[in-house]
Amino acid sequence: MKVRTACNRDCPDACSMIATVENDRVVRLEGDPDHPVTRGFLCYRTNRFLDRQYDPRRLTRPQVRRSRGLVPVSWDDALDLIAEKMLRIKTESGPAAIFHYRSGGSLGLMKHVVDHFFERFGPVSVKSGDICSGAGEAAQETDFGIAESNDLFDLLNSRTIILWGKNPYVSNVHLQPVLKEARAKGARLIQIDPVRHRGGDLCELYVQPRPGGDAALALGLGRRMFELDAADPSAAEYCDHFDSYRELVFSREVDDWCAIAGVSRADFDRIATLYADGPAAIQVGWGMQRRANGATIVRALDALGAISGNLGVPGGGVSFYFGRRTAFDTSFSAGKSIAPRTIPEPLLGPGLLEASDPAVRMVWVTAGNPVAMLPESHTVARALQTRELTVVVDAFPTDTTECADVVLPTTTMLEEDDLLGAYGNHWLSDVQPVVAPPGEAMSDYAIVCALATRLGHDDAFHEPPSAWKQRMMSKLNAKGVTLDQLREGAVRNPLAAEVLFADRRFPTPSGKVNLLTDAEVEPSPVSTERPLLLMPLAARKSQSSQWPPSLQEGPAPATLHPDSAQGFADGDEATLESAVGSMQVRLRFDAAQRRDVVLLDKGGWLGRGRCANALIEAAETDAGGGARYYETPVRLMRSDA
Ligand SMILES: Nc1nc2c(c(=O)[nH]1)N[C@H]1C(S)=C(S)[C@@H](COP(=O)(O)OP(=O)(O)OC[C@H]3O[C@@H](n4cnc5c(=O)[nH]c(N)nc54)[C@H](O)[C@@H]3O)O[C@H]1N2
Ligand SMILES: Nc1nc2c(c(=O)[nH]1)N[C@H]1C(S)=C(S)[C@@H](COP(=O)(O)OP(=O)(O)OC[C@H]3O[C@@H](n4cnc5c(=O)[nH]c(N)nc54)[C@H](O)[C@@H]3O)O[C@H]1N2
Ligand code: SF4
Ligand SMILES: [Mo]
Repeated sequence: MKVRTACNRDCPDACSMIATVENDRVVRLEGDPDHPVTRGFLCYRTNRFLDRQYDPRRLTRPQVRRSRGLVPVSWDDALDLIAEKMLRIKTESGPAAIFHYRSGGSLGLMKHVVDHFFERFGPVSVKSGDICSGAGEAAQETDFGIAESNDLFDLLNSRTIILWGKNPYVSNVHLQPVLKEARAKGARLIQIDPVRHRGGDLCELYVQPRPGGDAALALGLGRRMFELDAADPSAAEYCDHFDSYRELVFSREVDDWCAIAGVSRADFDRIATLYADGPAAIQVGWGMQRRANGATIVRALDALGAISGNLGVPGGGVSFYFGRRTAFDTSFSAGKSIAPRTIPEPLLGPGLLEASDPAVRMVWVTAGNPVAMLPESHTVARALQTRELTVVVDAFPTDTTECADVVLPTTTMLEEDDLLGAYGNHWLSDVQPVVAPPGEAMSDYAIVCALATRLGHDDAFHEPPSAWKQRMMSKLNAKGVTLDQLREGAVRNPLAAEVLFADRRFPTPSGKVNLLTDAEVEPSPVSTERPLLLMPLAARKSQSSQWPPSLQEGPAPATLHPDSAQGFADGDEATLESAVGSMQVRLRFDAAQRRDVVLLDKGGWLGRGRCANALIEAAETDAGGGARYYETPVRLMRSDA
């Protein structure tokens, strides 16, 4: 039997998949050949998803921590314990003493119903901001009124495409065929990234600025657009603060902007010439905004796109994020607007420890591994370990389940009933349960339903998932799209424009683009004491921390330029040390990298000494509550020093 479903992993692509089932077991997982973005192939990590699906480490029974560690218990015992505690904490301290943390384990829309459960019970405390895309979204909402993108295939109308801080080879693989097609149609591709990545040979120009030098680069290019007569003469009509922006970009010479950005004048001129010859699209990556001035950087890119006349035209745009939820009605969940308290996500560890009046007594983790994935891993671990009750729902043991009092076993994406939108294209999918879950594992939704009965508010939490899915389809139904249609194959979001802002009207208060008027342009700092910036980036072989254990053996590989590791040889073990922590690594030399960075894989396990986030301080970006993942200064030391 073949079943069509979709991949709910935290990835821009949201692939449509065909699962082959024999004797209640999935024996093959393939990309849907009929899906315009998936095109019949899956990525490295999901091609191996069946290893994960049938991994003997799968959690199949609830567990409760006793003096001898986590021990299996019945669902009744686990849920009775949790319900009793939740009611007691609510009565004694109020619901603000309970914190619900949800992350990106699944992008399925049904996870909003879990949020809704905690809102009905509380509302409880939740996170603010977003470590993933918060800074960039805040930037685009400030400048354009929304964070949205032109249609993915509108890139085929571009003459120039800039991949700015974006590495599709690893993190957005279904963009690659579109880029190849655009190139075949004559588009010129430029990649701007401090890190030299595989896949860059698709581009005719690869520029490696200083990490965080992008704001200076974009402002310099803004100036150059005026000098080359490539600024849109009518831009002042649809942009606020046009004169102030012009003053800002002319406040330095082009050579000064280049020096701050760490870009040669020759490379700068080549980018300027190609960008001036539009329509030109900027594909804004997620990595670049994960630094102190991350929102400012994206605002500088937005302004460049606006004044050069590249907004509202086919082949143009400054595309960061696709509104993956806009087609679905999730208005039943009010989110952080009604929360009694919020803690910024990048500050979760210290935030949980410091919260008072009331203190946070209980944490519930849905679809996340915050110990491995949030900054200051040890602080996050300590915060979870010291609550009265930490509940973690996951399908696998993680660094976070290690800190839990109760671990609840849940379903994988092949066992879920859900709806899905993408943040890298405009297609919408239905997620089908392909096989039954193993052992006693239950979906997040089924778990909160079982808990709702015990908490005495089960009215909304007894329906099958299909009822919620139907409810979330209301906006689509109004456009003539039914759930049955979604089941038959992906549907393009009928609410999303092919070309955004085609009328040059922007959903900002003034209806115009809000150009930035001043900017913190200094790149991320290194010092003589700690001369390297730690950049723990997405890895091709894993979804965040979801590594196979066999790839978590020994010291984590750390890639750097040989000149940056004087006295060491390729393959040596060494210690990386930041202001807040240190870790053992195995050096890998790569002369194509800048001399001021050291590259690690993101998602390494704390329990195996491979977690870069143990070296990263909890701090926020300039807007949007993002995390500063790629700008921790570190030094390299002998392991025996
Ligand atoms: N294989 C795999 N794919 C993934 C993930 C994964 O873990 N593994 N993670 C998923 C997730 S959670 C997300 S959010 C998405 C997006 O995940 P990301 O990997 O965050 O997305 P990118 O847009 O490629 O952004 C990363 C790029 O930004 C670059 N960069 C970092 N700092 C700077 C800078 O200062 N300037 C410039 N110009 N570039 C910079 C990095 O070198 C890198 O190439 O991908 C998803 N895809
Ligand atoms: N150093 C560094 N740190 C980073 C980043 C970086 O680039 N560098 N990237 C950041 C980014 S962009 C992101 S988005 C975050 C990602 O952070 P997380 O979302 O915490 O990442 P994962 O490691 O994928 O953890 C998700 C967990 O959810 C579980 N899971 C999967 N499906 C379900 C489900 O349906 N229900 C439940 N309950 N659990 C499920 C998985 O088994 C997994 O353990 O990491 C951030 N951390
Ligand atoms: S992780 Fe991304 S690229 Fe891989 S199958 Fe899932 S949606 Fe597609
Ligand atoms: Mo992310």
